[in-house]
Amino acid sequence: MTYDIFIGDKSFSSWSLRGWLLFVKFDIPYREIMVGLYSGTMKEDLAPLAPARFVPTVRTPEGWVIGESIALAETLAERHPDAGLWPMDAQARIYARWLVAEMHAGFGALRNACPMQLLHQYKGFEVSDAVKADIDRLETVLSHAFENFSDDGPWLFGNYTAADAFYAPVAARIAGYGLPVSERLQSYVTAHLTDASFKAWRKDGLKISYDPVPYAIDLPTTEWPEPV
Ligand SMILES: N[C@@H](CCC(=O)N[C@@H](CS)C(=O)NCC(=O)O)C(=O)O
Repeated sequence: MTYDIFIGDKSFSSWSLRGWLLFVKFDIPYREIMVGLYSGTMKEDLAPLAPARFVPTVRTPEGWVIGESIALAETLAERHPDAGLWPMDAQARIYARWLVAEMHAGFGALRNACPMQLLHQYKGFEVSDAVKADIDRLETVLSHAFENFSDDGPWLFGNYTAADAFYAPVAARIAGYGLPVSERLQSYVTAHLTDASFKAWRKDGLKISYDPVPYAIDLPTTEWPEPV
């Protein structure tokens, strides 16, 4: 028996990506089950896991259900204390949890205007004041981690942690819409885009084609910044 992770899609489902990274990046065995996020069967697919209603949803080997990403991160950290989901250092751990909570509850303008899509990069995306404010906040909170906890490594807290998993879709949004960010944040984006697990997820997603393409916007596109 292992964990079952129910995910929705690999090109557009940002929360599915977060949940999946919490297993893959920390070597926690799992079985992946796709639900019909875009084919219309999601409600019935998730019915046996009620009251879960979103992806990712996880069923533990005991059959217990986890229907929220922060609960998933905390549960995996508690059950796999040596996996390194949270930083070892107590102060860093506080900030990692803060970042995860702020991601979970915030950045609404960025999330609404720039839905995660891993197909291509839009050209000429116009950044509204609200999105700019979210990007500024992102620069502020992430640079605090880079300056205080990252040990000059690519990740927020030295080693990859759950906080990086929660910010992977943000990196994808910056890439997918060509958003203007600082050099330091851009190198964090590149770290995600070149990460082997992220690349494997994206490659898998590209096997599916959509008609219509979810969240498509009427702008020219160019290739995704990193090769498959
Ligand atoms: N708060 C949830 C959010 C999950 C979420 O919104 N997932 C989206 C897919 S990325 C979903 O299931 N959407 C289906 C719907 O809104 O009906 C979490 O942290 O896991």
